[in-house]
Amino acid sequence: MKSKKVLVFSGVALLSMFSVSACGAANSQTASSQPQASTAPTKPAASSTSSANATNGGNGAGTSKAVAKASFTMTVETGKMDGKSGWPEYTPANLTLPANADVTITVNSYDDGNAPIPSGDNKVTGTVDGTMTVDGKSVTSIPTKDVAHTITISSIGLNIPIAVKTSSEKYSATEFTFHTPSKPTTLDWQCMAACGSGSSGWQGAMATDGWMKGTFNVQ
Ligand SMILES: [Cu+2]
Repeated sequence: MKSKKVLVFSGVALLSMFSVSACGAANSQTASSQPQASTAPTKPAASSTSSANATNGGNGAGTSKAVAKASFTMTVETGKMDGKSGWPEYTPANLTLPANADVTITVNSYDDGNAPIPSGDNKVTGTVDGTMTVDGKSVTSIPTKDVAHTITISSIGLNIPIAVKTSSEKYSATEFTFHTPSKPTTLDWQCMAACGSGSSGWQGAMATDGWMKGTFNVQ
């Protein structure tokens, strides 16, 4: 008889343990879905006023200071790689970017050949801090003879020279960050290094959307 009672009690104990742990799990899931509330849980319990203050303060700080960020990767393929000889290609050439955001674009270029550029287009302009990185190193320009391509958006003064890849690397990696316009717009970009066909080098890929020119759709 005694052993039966013990069994019943332990059954109740187990049930209550389950219900407690289920509650705990639900609570912890709610908390983890709100990553910014990590400091809040101690305050809401004190009073509804302090809880409201904490929430307002947090949101206010977030909207006034935080800048939206986004990052993208583009690849420059040679004509050999994309199957169209003499037609190097940015892929993707068209991107949809968030408005009023610091957008970081990494360009991995497999091209080891340089191309003539207009004077001054070896300089970095229009980025957030006036620099870009090449293979991790911060620079404000690259030697003119090392320019294989550019990403140039004249309407916002952005110019990013893309360096030829060296013989020892698989591709050159260029990373730059620029602030997108605050309102939706279409930014047309063009490579300014005459890497296309024809006597000027400005035909073929240089003159065709989706190859050495494209659009950044800012939304
Ligand atoms: Cu080009």
